Amino acid sequence: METPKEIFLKDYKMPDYYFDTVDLKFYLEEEKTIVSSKISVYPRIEGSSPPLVLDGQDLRLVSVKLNGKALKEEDYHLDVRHLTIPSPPSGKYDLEIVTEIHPQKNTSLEGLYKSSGNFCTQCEAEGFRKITFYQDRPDIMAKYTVRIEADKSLYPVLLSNGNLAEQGDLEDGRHYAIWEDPFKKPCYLFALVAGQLQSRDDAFITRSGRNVSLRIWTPAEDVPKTAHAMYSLKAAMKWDEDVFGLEYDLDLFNVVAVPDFNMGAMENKSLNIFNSKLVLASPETATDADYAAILGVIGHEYFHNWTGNRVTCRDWFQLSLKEGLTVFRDQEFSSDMGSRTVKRIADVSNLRNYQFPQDAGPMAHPVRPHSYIKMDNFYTVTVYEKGAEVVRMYKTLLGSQGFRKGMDLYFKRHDGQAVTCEDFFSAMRDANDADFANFLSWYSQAGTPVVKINTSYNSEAHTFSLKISQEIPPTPGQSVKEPTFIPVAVGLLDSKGKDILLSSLYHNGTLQSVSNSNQPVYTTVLRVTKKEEEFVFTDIFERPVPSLLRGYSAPVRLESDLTESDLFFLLANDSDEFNRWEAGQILARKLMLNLVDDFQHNKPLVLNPNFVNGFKSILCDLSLDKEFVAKAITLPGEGEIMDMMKIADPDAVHAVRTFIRNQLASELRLEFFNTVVNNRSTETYVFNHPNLARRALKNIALAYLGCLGEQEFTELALHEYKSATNMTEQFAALAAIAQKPGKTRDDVLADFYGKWKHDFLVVNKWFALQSTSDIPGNVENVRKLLNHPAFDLRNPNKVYSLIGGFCGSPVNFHAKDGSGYEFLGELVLQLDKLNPQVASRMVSAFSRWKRYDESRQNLAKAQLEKIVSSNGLSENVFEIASKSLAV
Ligand code: B3K
Ligand code: ZN
Repeated sequence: METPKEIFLKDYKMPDYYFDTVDLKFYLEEEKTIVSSKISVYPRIEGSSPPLVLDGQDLRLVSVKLNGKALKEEDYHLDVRHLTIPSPPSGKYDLEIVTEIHPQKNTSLEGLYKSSGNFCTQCEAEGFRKITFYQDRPDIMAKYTVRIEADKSLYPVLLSNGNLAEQGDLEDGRHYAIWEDPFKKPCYLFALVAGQLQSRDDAFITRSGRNVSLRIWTPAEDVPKTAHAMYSLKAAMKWDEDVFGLEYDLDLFNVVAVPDFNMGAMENKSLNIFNSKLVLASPETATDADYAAILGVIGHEYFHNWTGNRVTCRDWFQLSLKEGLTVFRDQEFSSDMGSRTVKRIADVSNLRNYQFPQDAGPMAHPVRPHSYIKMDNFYTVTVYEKGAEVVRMYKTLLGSQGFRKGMDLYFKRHDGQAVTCEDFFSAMRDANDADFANFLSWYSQAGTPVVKINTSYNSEAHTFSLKISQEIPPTPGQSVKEPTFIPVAVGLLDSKGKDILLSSLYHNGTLQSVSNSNQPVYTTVLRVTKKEEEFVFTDIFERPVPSLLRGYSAPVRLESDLTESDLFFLLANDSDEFNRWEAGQILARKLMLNLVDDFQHNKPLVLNPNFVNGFKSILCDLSLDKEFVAKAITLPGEGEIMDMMKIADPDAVHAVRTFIRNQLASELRLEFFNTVVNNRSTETYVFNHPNLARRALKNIALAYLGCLGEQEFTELALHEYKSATNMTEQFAALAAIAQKPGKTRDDVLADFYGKWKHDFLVVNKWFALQSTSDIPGNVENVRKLLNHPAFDLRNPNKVYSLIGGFCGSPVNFHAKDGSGYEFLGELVLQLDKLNPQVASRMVSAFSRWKRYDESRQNLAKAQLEKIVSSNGLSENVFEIASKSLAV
């Protein structure tokens, strides 16, 4: 393989040519597809005529014409990646290109491909070049017309972006449709679908009176399962109008569900294409988590219509401009539709479990990366989730109204443009006349800042001081870091646990009022911009307990001098519910790390009774929201704890987490039992907050009891499994039983498969439950499941369930004998031949190999070396594997 080329942000150049209109014609057939494209081209600089270079991959060029005249072979140059016209005419001209492609053979699921007999596309980031030759970059925005022609009986539905302009029948049982999209768009938003589909139809009237037809397309038998997706879409449309004043801009909005899709979904203009798993739901087949994910992702893709489509990215380095912002918007949407605190807890846990490790490993990159080999490798938790935290910080600093002003200005300035992260920053700043100091470095520096806070109370001066320092650890390619702007939201609790009214504070020697209106202030946002600085609250008449980084106001690792008793106090009293949960997590993390140390030194494990009591008081506090309780009694994940250790020890962490769970289950068996019994369903399934919260609490209680493996509780779980009327409870009961190996487990797993084998989405849950299991030596079971008739390496969801799931069990993936690494190494190479994007996601599980002991390091390294040196490796896998080895 040629050494893959790295692309750098600093090398960005404006395009030499722009495209005005694009006419595409697709002639779909069983063996091949012919694509004709007619592009009107004009130079950026009038009168200039540099070579025109078009991207193209896996295409067979049939013909090229310029202003209607066929080009001879000597008039253009073709290589494996480009079509170049060295001396095009100056001024505006029409370029016509015909290519032949083979969607049936396309297993990469990028470009035009077939999924379950239907044609569909995925172009972001650089898939359009697998359809036709084009300047495949997001700053080329053009108006598209698309004509699709296909066999009518095989492909009765023909869809593309925009409005349907014309359709009709042709000879030989064929038919056609012509679609026109009035909005200029980059080619990554192009989409086409052709197949046997039916739709659930509905309508939404926008606040200015536009009647929008909404259609969700699936195979006929799945249409009944699209009700929740439709509900979610309408809720998202209404929410964007209410919160951001943003309306939908066409008369039609289509969503298509396809079973073979590399990621969750895609925001193509007016033709969103979704992984079926994020559209189809019924109470019997989908869990509350699935319902919540559908709500969030339907919202996310819809919100992209403004943040991504109307205003898009200048280049792919700016990806977080649309993704960080749109994730932030979908998080806010889900918060408003459910519990804000619980949504925040889930998002922060996600950040800690997945983004923090990435930011501390070989693939660490800033929210706006400086370089990439394969852009697909940068659709990461850093660009998405940390990017969303960066957007959230603007809101924390500006307040809701100030943030809205910034958004309004952003659209006013940039509608119809391809822009950069600075443009967003400037709109936020200018709309509010704000001082954002060194905030921009959030976009350019990788690594999670460590913030240390030391507090002291002066009982004579009645002041309370916070000394705050920050340090951003070095990351690959960035050894030195500058301090950044960290908003630290703080409240102070009095001895009764009530918030203290804040009046003023000293910062940099000057006295500032904490509020500029007459409203009482109980939480203030400290603007931390230096390596070290001090904030001193005045008029504090007793020693307070500080509630720091309320609502998790910045994506940092906080280290403070709060004592164990301060943390128990916050857990019991903080008015900031997020910080109540956080206090419990800090206590749990400390406890787990201490026990890990005991375990490693062969000391007996003993659980601190204060922890059990704190835990019990939350479990039994009927005044608390049940979903919050479910979160609060969930221990930090094994990954989170390993991430805090010098040398990650999966066996010790697993043993400790299992010990604590067993201990809690055993000491609180009565409380857990009552929780299960008192939270059983009394009515048919409804996806609303009280009901899903009740189910969440019941299910976690059942999981605790299940880990005891006692007959009484196995029977309880079996009873719940058999009597469940919805998947949320049925699956939780199955999972509770499946914790312990044995005949009951085998029987119930077999029963579940027998019940659901006709439903591929449910079967994926069944695969994932088995693959993520911590049962010793599980790699053998997973190998067997690879040969199960329901498994297929070409379907990404199945791969994520079985192979991705396996990597989610640290004890088995990091098994001392290297069996887990060997398994993944083998599979990555097999997958890479079929689907490099999916293979690349899987190989990422190796990336933190240096965090483990020497023997594991050697075993993992050997697999990475084997992968990197294998023939015909994709750029996707090469980038992740070689960067992992380079540390
Ligand atoms: N924009 C798409 C992601 C495309 C991934 C390409 N490898 C989904 C989303 O974030 O909405
Ligand atoms: Zn997105």
